[in-house]
Amino acid sequence: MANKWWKESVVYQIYPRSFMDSNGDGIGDIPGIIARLDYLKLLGVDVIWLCPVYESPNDDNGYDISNYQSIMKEFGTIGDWERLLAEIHSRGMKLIMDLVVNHSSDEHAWFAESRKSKDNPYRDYYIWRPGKSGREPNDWGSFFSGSAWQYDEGTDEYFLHLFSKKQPDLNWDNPKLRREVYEMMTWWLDKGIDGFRMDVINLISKAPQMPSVGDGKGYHFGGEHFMNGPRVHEYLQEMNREVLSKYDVMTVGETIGVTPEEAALYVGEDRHELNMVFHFELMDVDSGPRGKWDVKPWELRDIKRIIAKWQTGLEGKGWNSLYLNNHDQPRMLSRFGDDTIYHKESAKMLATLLHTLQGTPYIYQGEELGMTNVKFASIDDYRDIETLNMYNEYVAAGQDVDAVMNAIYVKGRDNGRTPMQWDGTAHAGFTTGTPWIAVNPNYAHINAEQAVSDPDSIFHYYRQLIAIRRAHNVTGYASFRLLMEEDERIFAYVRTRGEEQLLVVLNFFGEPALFQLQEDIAFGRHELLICNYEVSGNPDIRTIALRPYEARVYKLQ
Ligand code: ISL
Ligand code: CA
Repeated sequence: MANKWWKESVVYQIYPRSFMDSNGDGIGDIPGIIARLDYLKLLGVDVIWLCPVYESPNDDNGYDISNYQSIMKEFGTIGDWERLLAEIHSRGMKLIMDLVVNHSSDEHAWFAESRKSKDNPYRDYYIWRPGKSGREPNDWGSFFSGSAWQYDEGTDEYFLHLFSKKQPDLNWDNPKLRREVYEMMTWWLDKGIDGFRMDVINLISKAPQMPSVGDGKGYHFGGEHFMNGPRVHEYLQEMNREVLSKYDVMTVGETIGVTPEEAALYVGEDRHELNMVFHFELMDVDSGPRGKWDVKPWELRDIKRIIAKWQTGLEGKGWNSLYLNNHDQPRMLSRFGDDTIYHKESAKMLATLLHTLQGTPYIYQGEELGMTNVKFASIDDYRDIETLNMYNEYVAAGQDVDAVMNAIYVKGRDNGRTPMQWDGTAHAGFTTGTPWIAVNPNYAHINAEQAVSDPDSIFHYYRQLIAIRRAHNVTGYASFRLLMEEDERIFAYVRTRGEEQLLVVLNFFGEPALFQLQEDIAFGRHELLICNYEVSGNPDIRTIALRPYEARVYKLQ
């Protein structure tokens, strides 16, 4: 596959509200980010993905945008943002912005117009339908509980909102709306940004009939009628032709429910759509049949199967994105590792996985410190709209409050949104005021100041992994072969590119495990590139007695 800068990059995701507060109002902001850029440079990342910083009433923390071409007051000014871009570039890093165009805020000027009358020029910027027998136009449920439709008295019609009722879906079938989006994207690209992360971009085309999906009772997931909808590829190819193809930028689309076959249609190098997508298969590995809140334990064999499927499924066709958590997910260490006894070992093991696969790794803020999930005592301490709506719905339906709180402890999005832990002072050094959401109490020992000063920290291990990726281009481009497929405790694979081979061996659990290399992997010499424990001498690697959560990467020649 052709070499590209974004294939050789490591991306760092910033959730600005929780990253660094510069003025004591308890909300992270752009000057705060600027103040911490040297920390990111030290970590060694190449690209920063900034979650939305646009004007927003913050019903969904900035994913509800009321003006795409201005900065949220709490975060700073356009001048601050321009300084951020310049400071990122002057350190040799790049900046990609979040593009949220499946929906806007209901406080966007387009929506204010759209709801005024059925013949308003902006009416068709959104998706309006008359009710059916005094009810919603169909039975689709919103991702954030309840119906996906909201009745609007002014014109006696309903508008579609797949997310909150303050996030009306934009109507991509309207060419005028598409033109506005392309002009807005061009405006940001002309300011010099290096690409976009595109929010739920595979939901923009809805099946025109919008049929109901359920049994007449309640609301149901209507995904089959809006995931990878009928015109989505036409729209993305148009966007690429009109906008993206004119710049040397990277794009990554968030795509709910895609398979590797569908992903290839978005990222195939001959398709001229996107560079990468975020799939959800791994994030669904611990969900039961009733969805995300129906928590079930994951199995390593499922994790291996999913990763192997994506590694080989896109090989030679398109490029993978690699992530184990983000602002919508629990902390990876609490979810897939051990956030107590083997905190450091398991965080390093998971990092080894993330950085030795084919694709571009994405680090979510605090991951490099081993930040963990949080357990707030009361629902009043939670802030996320998805969590709060679910709680209200489930409790109203008579579910046990403790069971609902437990699901929030395991899966809630606020796990990933507690403030970045900078040091051991009050509120982890995130703010001098009162943070908008409480800090995880473990900041006293898990924080950046400690990590940077400790050569054996998770932070420095990430630096080493990034350096290995640069030195051995093989980690990005090489092909993937799974070993010990059926083993329930060990994840092992070989990456091959020409003469170069890397062997990666990971013990996914807190007990010792025995690794055995299969006979047909041939090599003369082996060299240890990285390990999360001391390894003395240069022992034989045909069999390895792995310690709890041990991770090793060997170069084979
Ligand atoms: O995982 C999810 C399904 O329960 C959700 O947390 C999430 O809404 C979904 O992954 C889509 O995410 C994106 O779009 C949302 C926004 O709330 C998320 O923060 C964003 O990443 C609506 O814009
Ligand atoms: Ca602030």
